Amino acid sequence: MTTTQTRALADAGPTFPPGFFFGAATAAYQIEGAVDVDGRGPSIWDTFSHTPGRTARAETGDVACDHYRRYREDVALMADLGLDAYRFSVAWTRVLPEGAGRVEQRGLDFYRRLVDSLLEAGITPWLTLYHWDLPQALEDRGGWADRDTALRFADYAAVVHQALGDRVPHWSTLNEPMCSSLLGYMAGQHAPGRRDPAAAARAVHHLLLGHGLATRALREAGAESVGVTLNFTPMSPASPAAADVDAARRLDGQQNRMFLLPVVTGEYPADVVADLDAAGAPLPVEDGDMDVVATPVDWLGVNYYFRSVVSALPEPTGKASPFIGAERIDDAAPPGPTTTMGWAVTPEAFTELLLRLRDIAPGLPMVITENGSAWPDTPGVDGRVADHERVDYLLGHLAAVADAMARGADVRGYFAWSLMDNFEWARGYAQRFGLVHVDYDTQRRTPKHSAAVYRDLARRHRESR
Ligand code: IFM
Repeated sequence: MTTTQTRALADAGPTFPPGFFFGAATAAYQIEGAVDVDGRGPSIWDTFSHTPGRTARAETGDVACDHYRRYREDVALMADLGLDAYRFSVAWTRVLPEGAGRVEQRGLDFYRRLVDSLLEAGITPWLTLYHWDLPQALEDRGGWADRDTALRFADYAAVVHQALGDRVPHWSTLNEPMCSSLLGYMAGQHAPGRRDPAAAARAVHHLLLGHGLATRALREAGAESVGVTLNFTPMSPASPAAADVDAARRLDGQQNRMFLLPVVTGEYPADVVADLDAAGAPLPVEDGDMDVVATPVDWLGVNYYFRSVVSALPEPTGKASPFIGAERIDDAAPPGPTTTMGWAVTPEAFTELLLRLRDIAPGLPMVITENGSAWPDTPGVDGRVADHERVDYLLGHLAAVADAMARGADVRGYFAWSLMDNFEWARGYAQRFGLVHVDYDTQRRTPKHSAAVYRDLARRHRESR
């Protein structure tokens, strides 16, 4: 989509049905800071980011956006943006500093204050229980590679629901278990920084088991809207050659189908199971597990950023792949513009993805829980951030969602990633995804041009109801 077309879309008015909502998303470790306040325990991301060589410029989430102290200001910003909904995550270690056992009331009180501020501002809270920050105490006992972590996750879900279930309507168990397992335990690019294919496969299954157990715990406690957020990267073969087609199949299997199919059908894809067994990294499924994993959910959270082009290589790449047994596979961006993350801008693949999900999980409503892009975003002399690339990305991807909906995809709402610039994990603070610019020296927040465009789009949509 060209810039002119996207502007025309913005001016053309709402293209979404009544009830469709617009929100923005964040995650605890990326924005909260205040890591040693009110009894919070250490998480794997504290350990990882403080380990030399793990993050860009040795950056950490120690301060981040200081949201723990500035949450009221941030909720006011959301209200100014006219957001219908806000997706945030709870830091497990604020609630259970050792991961299990002793509950830290001050941590729960913070989230209660945040949720109450949102409700007062008319913004619907969408709570994610796990966005990558496993208590270090649990990692020390094996982390997600250990089955017990799944049980502890369900206990944690029950504690949070008991404190906030009366005021939070929408609950998500996990954010992007692909990253928690494969980036964290296989590629070593994320916390806990392990490079162990067998541990990674164990982590995959225990995360999904934890999702199912937590879903059951939430339901027993009375939750009526429970979902899980998965990230999807469509994989296209670089050529019709059989080896490239097979490489794309393998990566699609491990990135997309290995997480989706167990949740919606109760089975791991047979080809993925065979690939993992051949790599000496079996999924540790026990009797009855798959029924738990497939505990029905009310919605599927879809995170989409870009698509990849996959080729089979004659030699191992030498780079740490997140995918098990993928040393001879190259996974690249298609030609064309890329964001500062090096990710392609491919809205058309978003439509295709949503149609594919519609076909794989008919009848399961979808929510776009993340979509967004990072750009240089330098403020001008007037202090404004004219982020036209983000506006184009945003409108192009919203058009892709609308297109999929017109073709039968049941999408209920859209969360922009992210509300504000934040700690982009191993890539640190240089990657700016926010609708709102953050000056990390002063913690000053400045809505970018994209924030105004998004606000106008949401407003026109509301007025049309
Ligand atoms: O910042 C992350 C987020 O935490 C999870 N999904 C992808 C985003 C951009 O990389």
